[in-house]
Amino acid sequence: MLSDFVVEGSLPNRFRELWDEIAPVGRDAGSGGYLRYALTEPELELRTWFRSQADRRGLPVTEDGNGNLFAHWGDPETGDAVLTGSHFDSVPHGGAYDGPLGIVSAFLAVDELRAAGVAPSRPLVLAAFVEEEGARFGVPCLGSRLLSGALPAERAAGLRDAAGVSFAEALGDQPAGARPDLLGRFGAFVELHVEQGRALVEADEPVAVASAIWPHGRWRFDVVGEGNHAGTTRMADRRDPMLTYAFTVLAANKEARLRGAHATVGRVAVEPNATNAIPSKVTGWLDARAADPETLAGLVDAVRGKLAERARRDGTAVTVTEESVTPLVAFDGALAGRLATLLGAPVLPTGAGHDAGVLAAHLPTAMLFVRNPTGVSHSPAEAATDADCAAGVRALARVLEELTCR
Ligand code: HGY
Ligand code: MN
Ligand code: MN
Repeated sequence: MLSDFVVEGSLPNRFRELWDEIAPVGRDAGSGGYLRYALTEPELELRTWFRSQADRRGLPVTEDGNGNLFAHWGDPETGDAVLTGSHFDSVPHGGAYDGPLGIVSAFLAVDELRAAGVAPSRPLVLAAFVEEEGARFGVPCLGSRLLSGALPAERAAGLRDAAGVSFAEALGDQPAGARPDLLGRFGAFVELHVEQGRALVEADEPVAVASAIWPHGRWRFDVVGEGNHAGTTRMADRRDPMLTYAFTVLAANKEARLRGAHATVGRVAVEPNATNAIPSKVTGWLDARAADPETLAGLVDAVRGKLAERARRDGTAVTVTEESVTPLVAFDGALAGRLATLLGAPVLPTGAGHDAGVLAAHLPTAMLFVRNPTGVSHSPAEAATDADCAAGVRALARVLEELTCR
């Protein structure tokens, strides 16, 4: 039953009004970045906001048992629904737009369609996926991987955060895992996302359509040496894992540059992490990405080789664990072309992973990017103007009308 929710004011003003409702949630006063880890207080507050926005619009909300939320316009039982949405969670001190922009835009796109009197002939479903960043439990796109069956529920249930809390404990139940019954009701997925680069700035366009997501993954490398006193241990007697780690960071950077790929080691854990103690163990995480699978495999193999070679020299022991890998995602070409023509928008690849990258293996899937004037993401410097966000909402509304009314 549609509510009598009435839209008033210009779209940029309505965007700003809705945006200001969530902007303070989880923002760190010091950095200006966001600490919205999955199923922690700030993200739970945003999930409550999602429900209130759905309620205001008369959209019933369901959950899939994996932590993902869905708001329904139309009877979900009828199937062939068009799904749109994104995620609320952030990386530590991440930007405001990565994720939430896709959810806020989805609600505003529904408002636009209703204000225009559009009556979709297919159900329209808005989604908030859990743990897209993997910043709390270590596996990105956890919610969409569970929904699609890409990750077994029992593996997800046992994932733990830095405080040792498991995903199942945070969820309050064992994750349901694959939901073919639910996934089968969707006929397409469109995710709107802030661009994480400057291509739209250079193209002088507010919106683009995605063509592909680079293959990428994350590998944890544990380096074990011999903890000892910083002052009394001769240099020749040391088995210092920090040396192996430091060399590997530099080697990853060089191997990526040689291949035109991307390699990042942005996270490290040191034991005992004391100024006057040689570490006993250093753990680093490699985030590697490349335009094609062969280049990615070559990069990771080269880094593994350099790591092993240096460990032999340092007398340290190394284990490498693949934590998650996402294959090349080529979005549905016909759909991308159709939407690019509809919107008169450019088509762009991206090196960033998304829930759309997971669901693309199961549904005709498309992504829309909204211009980010700084091009920076996973940082408080991430930005988007209200005018461009309004252009994104209009584009999403047109795409949803195209997909639900044709
Ligand atoms: O890491 C990524 O590419 C995405 O932002 N989760
Ligand atoms: Mn992100
Ligand atoms: Mn994102």
